[in-house]
Amino acid sequence: DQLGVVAVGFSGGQCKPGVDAAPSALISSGLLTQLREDLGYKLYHDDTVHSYKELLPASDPDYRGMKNPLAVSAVTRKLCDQVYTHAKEGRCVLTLGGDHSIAIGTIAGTAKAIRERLHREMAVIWVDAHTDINTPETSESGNVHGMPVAFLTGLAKESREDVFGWLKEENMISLKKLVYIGLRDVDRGEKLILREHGIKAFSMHDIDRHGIGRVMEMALGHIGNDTPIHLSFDVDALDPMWAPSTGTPVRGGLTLREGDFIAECVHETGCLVAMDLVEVNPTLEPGIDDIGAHQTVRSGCSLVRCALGESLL
Ligand code: DIR
Ligand code: MN
Ligand code: MN
Repeated sequence: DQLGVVAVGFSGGQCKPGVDAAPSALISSGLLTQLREDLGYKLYHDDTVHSYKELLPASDPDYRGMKNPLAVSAVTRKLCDQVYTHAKEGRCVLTLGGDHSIAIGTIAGTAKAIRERLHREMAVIWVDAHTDINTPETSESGNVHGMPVAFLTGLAKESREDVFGWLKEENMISLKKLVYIGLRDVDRGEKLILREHGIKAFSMHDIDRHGIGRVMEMALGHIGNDTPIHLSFDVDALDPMWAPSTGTPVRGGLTLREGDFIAECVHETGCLVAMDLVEVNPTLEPGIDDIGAHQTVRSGCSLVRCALGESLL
C-alpha cells in the first residue's frame, strides 16, 4: 500500500517551543523504517521536515484575539496542498506534527481530495483531551491549536483570505461526521457549542462507564459503514503517564493500550484515509534525563503503527 508522509515542524498554534522537534524525533526513533519494512508500505516522503520558514511573516499581530494568525494560516494552507496531492493519488496520508493547528491543513486537504476522488464526505475521529472547537471569540488563550475544529466545520468564519478565508466548502467537514474520544478538559464555551450542535463526544467518563471496546463500536456506528475516516490524534489524549512530553498534559487520560486500541479499530474498518499525530513536544521533559520525551515519542510511534495495521495477525 502507498503511504504519503508529511513532516511538519510547526509550533505557531500555541506558545511553547519544541513541538516542532517532534517529526525528527519520531523519525529518528525508526517510525518510517518500521512502516516500510515491518508493515510493507511504499512511502512517498520528501525526506524533509518542513518548517515553512519562507511562509512566516515578519510581523504577525493578533487578529480577533488569535496569536500568529498569518503564520498559522499560511502554513496550513500550504500543508493542505501537500496532503491533497497525496490523497488525490489515493494514498493514505500520515502527517507528523507539530501542534494541532496543523489539522486545519491536513483535514482541509483530505476532505477536498476525498470529495473529488470518491464523491464522499469524510468523517473525522478527533482523539484528544480537548475539543479544539473554540472560535476566536470563545477562546480564552488565543492559541489557534484550540480552534481547528471550529474553522473546519464553518463554526468560525473569516473572509480574510490570509486568515483562513482560503478554506472553502470543499475543505470542510460536517459536524454530523465528527466524533470525539478521550475528552476531559473542555472549555465552558466549547461545552455550549457541543451541546448546541449535538456533537458526538466520548469523554473519559464514557470510556470508564462502557469500556473502550463499546465506545469504539458506538463511535464507528455513528460514522457509518465505509465512510472514509481522517484520524486526528493529539498525544495528550493519552494519560501523562504514557505521554508526559506535551504542551498541555491532563491527568486521567487514556492508557497507551486504549489509545492503541482506538487506532487499531480505525485500521480494521479499512476506511482510514489520513492520520495526524500531533502535540508531541520532546523538549518538555518532566522526568529525569529525557525519559519523558523518550516515552512520549515511543507512545506516538505505537499509535501510528497501530492505525496503519501493526497488530494484524
Ligand atoms: C484550550 C486548550 N482549550 C485552548 N487546548 C488544547 O487553548 O483553547 N488543545 N491544549 O490541545
Ligand atoms: Mn488537540
Ligand atoms: Mn489536546
